[in-house]
Amino acid sequence: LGHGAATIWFTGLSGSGKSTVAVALEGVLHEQGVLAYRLDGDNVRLGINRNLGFNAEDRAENIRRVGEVAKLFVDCGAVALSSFISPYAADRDKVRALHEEAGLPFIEVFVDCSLEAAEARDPKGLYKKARAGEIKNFTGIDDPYEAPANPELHLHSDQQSLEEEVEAILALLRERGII
Ligand code: GGZ
Repeated sequence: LGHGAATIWFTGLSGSGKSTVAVALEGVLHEQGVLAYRLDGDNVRLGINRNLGFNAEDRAENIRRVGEVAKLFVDCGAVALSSFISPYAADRDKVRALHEEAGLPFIEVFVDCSLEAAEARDPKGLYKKARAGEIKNFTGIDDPYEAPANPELHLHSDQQSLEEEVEAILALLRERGII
């Protein structure tokens, strides 16, 4: 492969735009001949993690497994794009340590979006259900989201365009010599 490998770890509220940015970034990377693969709830929570729910213990295990899988992709020379809320700082930090101990690049991207904006989007109507008490432990409503203290990149998806967000990540990847 003519490029470097890394895990790009998107974290943010439901509806913050993590997957949207990951999909757009993946498209640009593929155009440039970079082997990139997305890990998200749609291919992980329905498969390898289908036995996990949303209590704190299950979220921790979800993130631990995704971290291990991302590391395997990076070991193989790919760019792993992970899009999970990953609300707990300790769980994200463990994934970071897992990569850093192996000398593999880990890039945490905080997809920051106000709860108001995420809730206004509510693409799947889940915030509405959480407000009505039909879904318990919903991140941002009755379960915490711990914002990253020192992310490699801090995006503001309620203020930036998708193009700006993608360009910011690409610039960082170039700076780090990954692409
Ligand atoms: C948060 C939930 C919940 C609860 C179901 N809290 O907008 P979505 O639908 O597609 O993104 C959310 C997704 C979160 O799964 P993750 O694997 O990313 O979460 S974590 O990292 O915390 O393990 C939402 C849906 O699943 N969803 N119930 N209670 N989001």
